[in-house]
Amino acid sequence: MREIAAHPDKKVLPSSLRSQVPAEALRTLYERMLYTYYIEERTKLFVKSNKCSFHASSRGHEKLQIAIAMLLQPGRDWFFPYYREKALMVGLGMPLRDIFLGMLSRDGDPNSNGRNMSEHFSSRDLRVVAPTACTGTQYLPAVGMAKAVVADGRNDIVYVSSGEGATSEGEYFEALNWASRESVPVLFVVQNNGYAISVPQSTQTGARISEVARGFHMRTVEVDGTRFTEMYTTLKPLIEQMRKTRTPLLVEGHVVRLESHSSSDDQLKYRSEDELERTRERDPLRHTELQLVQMGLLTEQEKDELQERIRAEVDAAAEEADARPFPDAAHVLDDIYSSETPAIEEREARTMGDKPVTMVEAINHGLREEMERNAKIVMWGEDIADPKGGVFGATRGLTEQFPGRVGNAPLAEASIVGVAHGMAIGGYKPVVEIQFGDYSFPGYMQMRNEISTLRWRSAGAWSTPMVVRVAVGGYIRGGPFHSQSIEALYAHTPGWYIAYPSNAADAKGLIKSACRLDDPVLFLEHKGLYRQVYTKALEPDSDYLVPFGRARIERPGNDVTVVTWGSGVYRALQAATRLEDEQGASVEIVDLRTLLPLDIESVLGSVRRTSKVLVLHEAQVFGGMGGEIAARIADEAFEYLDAPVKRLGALDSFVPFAGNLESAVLPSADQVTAALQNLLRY
Ligand SMILES: Cc1ncc(C[n+]2csc(CCOP(=O)(O)OP(=O)(O)O)c2C)c(N)n1
Repeated sequence: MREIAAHPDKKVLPSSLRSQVPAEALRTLYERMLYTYYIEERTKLFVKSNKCSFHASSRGHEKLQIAIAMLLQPGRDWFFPYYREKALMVGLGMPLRDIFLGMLSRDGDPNSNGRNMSEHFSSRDLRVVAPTACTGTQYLPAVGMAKAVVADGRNDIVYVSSGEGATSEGEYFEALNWASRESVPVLFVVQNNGYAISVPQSTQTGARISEVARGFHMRTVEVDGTRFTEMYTTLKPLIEQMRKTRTPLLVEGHVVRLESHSSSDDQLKYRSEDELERTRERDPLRHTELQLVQMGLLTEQEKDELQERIRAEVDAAAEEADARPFPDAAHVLDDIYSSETPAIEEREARTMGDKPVTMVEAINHGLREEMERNAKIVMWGEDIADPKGGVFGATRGLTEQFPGRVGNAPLAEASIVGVAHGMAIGGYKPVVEIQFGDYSFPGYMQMRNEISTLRWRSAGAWSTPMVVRVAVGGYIRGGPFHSQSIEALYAHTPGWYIAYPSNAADAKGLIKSACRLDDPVLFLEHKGLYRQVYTKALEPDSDYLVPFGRARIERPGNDVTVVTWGSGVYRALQAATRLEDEQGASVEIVDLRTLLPLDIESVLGSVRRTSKVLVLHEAQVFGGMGGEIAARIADEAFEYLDAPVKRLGALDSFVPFAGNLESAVLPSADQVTAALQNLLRY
């Protein structure tokens, strides 16, 4: 592999290389760099006049970005850029007006319609996937997109980039690992300008970026991103080869940051005038200008005319965008969820066979049926492949029945969900497993910031329909790290649906619906219920679907309501039976089945009839879903209440390992009985 060192002081190209780049390419490069320059200059004026609140100049990076755009195929290849890539957008042919609509957050901005920050470009036509502002989260979805490309038998390339600072993020390493393990065509482009805001690269790492990637068995190359000819001639064959072999490549481009990190930063506070002067000597635009003139490809007069024409074009686009109003706030909630959610109607379940199935069997069968129905469903997770078929056996037999579609993932939860996210963007339907809810947190960044926001932040241009199945809950003596209830943490994130079945029939109907929804679904499976006799049911047939947002009355009653889900249903049933036997009380139990959407109408309907309500869940009371539901009841059914809305859940503790301690922390049927008795006294 050829390695090119930076040439900070070299101003003239070696003549041997000059002939390798067509003059036309040099002119194209120069024009695009000029567009970028005038866009950046115009943006600075918008910042000064308070019309743009986030500007991250691409000056110094522009040659690398434009060169790569010239070597890739706009409209065919896929782009997962970061926030400093205006020049890439210019290179790909994004209309100037669209760039300014995004920078000014104006109505009709096709990037996000004012929702995402400026500098975060998105275009379905150009296959530019809307980025977030999080450093490094774009890498895993890019790997997922490359998986989709390979699965479709295409030879598109997936470009993903960041600065060198972002390569300290764990997800970056995970992405290198997955890309190399499966050998998928991801072009990793690290734009090394030496600084992450004010932090120099030497503070980030003791290793070279390309060496680290080589440790993952990646092919790597370093280029001077401020010099075109070497870069172009080095990268061209590598990218052509990549398209044929469909293997990953990492390019570390040494660039300069000519401006402050962003409009909120002042680099004079941490870079000396000397250093800045040396940086300016490497200005890629000045170098190309000089080169074109020296090579006789541009006269001084042509240069002046070209600059004038491009400046006028940029100004006109800026003014056109600036004349637009701000986006209509009436649409701010559009695109959080799909407007094309399939209408799923619940009907009486026709059952198959006469032997009840467990909840885990029902999930397994539901998955199997959906995989038969939809060839785009793919699965991965830790240990989910046969012969083990998951630590709880939920996916047993699926690898064998659907070869190539179900497999083990690396032991890395951010990878599991982040790669699924990318493959979903690429048109597949990943249904992935997180082994324990307690270990979902490495994936939290993806689930909270990436997956949930994609449709919304791209104004509906991109979507990510996927399912994350997670085993949760306690009462199994699994201790603090195998027992957690995580629903409240995730319910606080718009963009997700959350299902939480309590029995085999619902589990089958809900997992099948989850596989058909157009949005991301978090599917919570209580491991303590997987094989309980009392959660068994005659298996509904393959047409049975449970709609999301429709609670089920587990037990009708008149005197008091329990609103619950998951394991709470069974503690409530025990208490209800006892209270009926002992004091003839009639307890209604509402099993929510999905927490997002929340079927508040069924809850309010029950409370209006019984006038007393206990919200019961396994998670701690403080900050739990119960607080939300209780508040809604107080708000919307206050005049029907004859008693305060009560909550019962775990103590505000972790779930301890010893059986007696676990029992002391998690809610018990005795506690539910006592809470209901208390309510019945009002
Ligand atoms: C996860 C995360 N942590 C912190 C930040 C704040 N932040 C934004 S940019 C940045 C520096 C990134 O530097 P680098 O990756 O080298 O890219 P550059 O801006 O230099 O092009 C930081 C710390 C963020 N956006 N996301």
